[in-house]
Amino acid sequence: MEATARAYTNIALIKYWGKRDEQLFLPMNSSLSITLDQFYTTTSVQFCTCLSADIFILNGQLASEQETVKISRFMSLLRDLSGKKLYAVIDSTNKVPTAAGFASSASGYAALAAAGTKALGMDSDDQTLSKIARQGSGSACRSIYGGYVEWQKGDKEDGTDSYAHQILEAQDWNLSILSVLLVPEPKEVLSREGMKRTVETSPFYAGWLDTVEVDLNTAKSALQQRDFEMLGNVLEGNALKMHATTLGANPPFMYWTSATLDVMQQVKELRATGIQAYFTIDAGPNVKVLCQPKDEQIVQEKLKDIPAVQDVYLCHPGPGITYLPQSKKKNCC
Ligand code: FM0
Repeated sequence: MEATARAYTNIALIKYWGKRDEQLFLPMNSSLSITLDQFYTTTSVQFCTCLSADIFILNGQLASEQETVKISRFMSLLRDLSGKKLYAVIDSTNKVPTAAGFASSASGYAALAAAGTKALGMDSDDQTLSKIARQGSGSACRSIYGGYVEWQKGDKEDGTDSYAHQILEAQDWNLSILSVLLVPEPKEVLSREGMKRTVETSPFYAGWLDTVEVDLNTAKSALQQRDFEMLGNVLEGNALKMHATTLGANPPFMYWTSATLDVMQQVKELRATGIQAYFTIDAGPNVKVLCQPKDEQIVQEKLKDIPAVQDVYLCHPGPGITYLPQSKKKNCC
């Protein structure tokens, strides 16, 4: 009863921002992302009758109690769905610079959903996996698929119509995504807490909901037409609108630092010289810059020139879930 799966992180072009149901992880709006080829989580799950609780090993070390409780809550969902009351050793390794504020929850829960269901012999299709992964972290439902992915919010209260699907395969349109690592600073407001506070208190959240569907449709048309300028304008505008909602929250907050603004400024300067580059920012200070492969070298160089930038990772659209052979490593009897 063992399986190993790998899932890659994704970056949202049209953001998931706000839940309508916190227990089931149902979003207020649909979203769109690119699964990246560079950052991933590999997770082995081994169920065993000898265990009386789940054990979570993260990056080779026994995880904290807080982390284990979160994972165990998700494992209980798998136990309920399979009808098998068994505990597991979960051994998870991130190839994601987590310490630098890059999210690993999307790749983490997507890999866990895939490995966990397979280990239980559940034989789930991608749509089912997407719905399961969603209940670990919303954005994880998109990392089941490679390439360009839409998470349709769904309307039903039980969440059965809230899952992701692929819009374009990775090889259909090769874009470059530069992941800019800023000098690390501790994260003040986590995405889960931030989106909750915004939905509950920000008067600007209504403005977000009024326009996000139009943005999504524009982005999808741009994907179909492979129109990079159209895509860039809408993704940058959508990210700015998401961040604008946080300024109206009570208490207000913002994810940007002065380094974030330095990167945004550099992107605007690049555009002024005729290079098409656009930025997006998630619930933290780090910036992702999108450009076309022909410009990726110059954009990477210009971003590296910024003093507050520690590193710039070059990514491209990547694959969905992959299953790996069993590791020889034995974590229990
Ligand atoms: O990825 O509370 O999935 O669409 O990254 O675990 O469901 O970590 F910029 C924010 C991701 C939110 C946009 O939230 O939240 C996006 C964000 P959870 P997630």
